[in-house]
Amino acid sequence: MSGEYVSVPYEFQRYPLDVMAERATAFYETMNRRRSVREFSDEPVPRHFIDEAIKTASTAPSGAHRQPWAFVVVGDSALKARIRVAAEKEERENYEGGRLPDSWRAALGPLGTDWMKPYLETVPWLVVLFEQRYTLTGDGDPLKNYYVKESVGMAAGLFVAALHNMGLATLTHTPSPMAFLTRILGRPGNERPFGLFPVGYPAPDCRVPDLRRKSLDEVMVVSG
Ligand code: IYR
Repeated sequence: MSGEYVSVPYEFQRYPLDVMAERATAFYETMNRRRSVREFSDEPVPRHFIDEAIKTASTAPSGAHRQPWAFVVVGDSALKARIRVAAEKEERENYEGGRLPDSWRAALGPLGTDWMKPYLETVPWLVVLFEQRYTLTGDGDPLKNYYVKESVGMAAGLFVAALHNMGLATLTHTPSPMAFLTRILGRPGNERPFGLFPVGYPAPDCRVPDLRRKSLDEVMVVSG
């Protein structure tokens, strides 16, 4: 392989099989305890933990290594309140104004979600993930990015995993449409909102739906 990057030895951490087995199961068991949370505590969370989760998210693979994402961190109460009001306005239109197609409403029925999103104000932090269709170089033409959705989706997954692994809860919230986030947060034209993640501790009396995950047999196909 040749390219403009200098190549360096890969400091890969290899484990004996028994250690691999322990780590594989331990990570699965940790991640299988993760739940999306809609009832949060207002207990403060030091910014450090948000920083660490974003650093982890930003290790995700990305098309042409462009890392086409920006994680906008909101801790200010007035800004959180503005985001809640704008999100609820859109969601109210979805749920009560007839904007959600019947099939979508039916799919959400078992979750019991509605347009009210009080947690957007309760949580210590909101993290808004933006995808960058182009990278602004500052000089000259914007640089087109590749596989943006795939890259940002992987970063979002690592973000969720990092938060759960450190003992914080989140929710992948996608108020629709999300353009208000670009406006309220004053983001540049090369960015589009990808998702909104309230981050904090679950409320002490937090309840979650008794979901079952698909079994391995249902999601894995061994072909050949
Ligand atoms: N964005 C809405 C609706 C919603 C859509 C899906 I797909 C969900 O899994 C959950 C909710 C809301 O947040 O209520």
